[in-house]
Amino acid sequence: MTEPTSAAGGSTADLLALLAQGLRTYDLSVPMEIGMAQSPNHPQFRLTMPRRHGDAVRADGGSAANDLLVTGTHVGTHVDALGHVSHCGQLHGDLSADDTQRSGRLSALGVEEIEPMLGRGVLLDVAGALGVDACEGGYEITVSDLEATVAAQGTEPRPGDVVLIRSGWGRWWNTDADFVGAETGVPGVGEAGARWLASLGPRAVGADSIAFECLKAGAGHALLPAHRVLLVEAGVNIIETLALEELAADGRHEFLFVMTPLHLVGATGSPVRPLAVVLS
Ligand code: UVW
Repeated sequence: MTEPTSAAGGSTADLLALLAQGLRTYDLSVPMEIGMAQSPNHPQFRLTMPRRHGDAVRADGGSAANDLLVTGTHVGTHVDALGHVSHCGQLHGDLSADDTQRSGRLSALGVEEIEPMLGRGVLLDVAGALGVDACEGGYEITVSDLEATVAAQGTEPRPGDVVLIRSGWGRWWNTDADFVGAETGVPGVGEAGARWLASLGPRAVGADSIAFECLKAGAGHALLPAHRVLLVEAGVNIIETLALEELAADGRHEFLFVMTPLHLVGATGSPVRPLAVVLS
């Protein structure tokens, strides 16, 4: 049998040959479990086993356990759909938020509109370029930080890329430190950094903190200017609570980025398990 060939002339065999060369895959998601850090804005994550092994045993001795999952869609590593945030009643593309949410779910700009992402990913290791383990809580990542990081790494983001920002804050995930930063604040880009990112024409942007924002100490999620610029104005999806430490430690600033949200019709976001793939 001849190998099926794509319109571009490639074949499955070419893809499999790459696999045979050896690929290294980085899991960019955090593990989801009860009690994990999550934004106070969203319904709590809950997972339980209503049916355990032995609750119902089949004639041949077989038994199956199953789960009940109750969760907000913006918990753990997750992607924001464009319809997640509105400004003065308007969503991206000047859609009315009221009209769009009338049916109890989004009738446009929901997470099901996000195509699977498979393309160039760029890690901007801002903490690395600044020479710190992690930016301080409340630190605003400036445009000059972003430009200096690009220059230091030599990885210029291109239109259509997924651009991931490492503040180093991800190192506090699952530690005694306050990942949510209620007292300390959280580092991230502000409005200026978000505008700079939007001007690159990215497919999506992401970061290793709870909200793709600079949250000032004690201010919580009072203002979300980066969300307005990226989701509402520029139509760029945001990925949050990414696990970027391993990727940064290995100096992987450019990779194949693979991610797809759950196919949740009309949802404002979805948990995701993004991957960064490189030749090993
Ligand atoms: C908000 O709180 C706006 O949600 P997220 O953290 O998913 O952006």
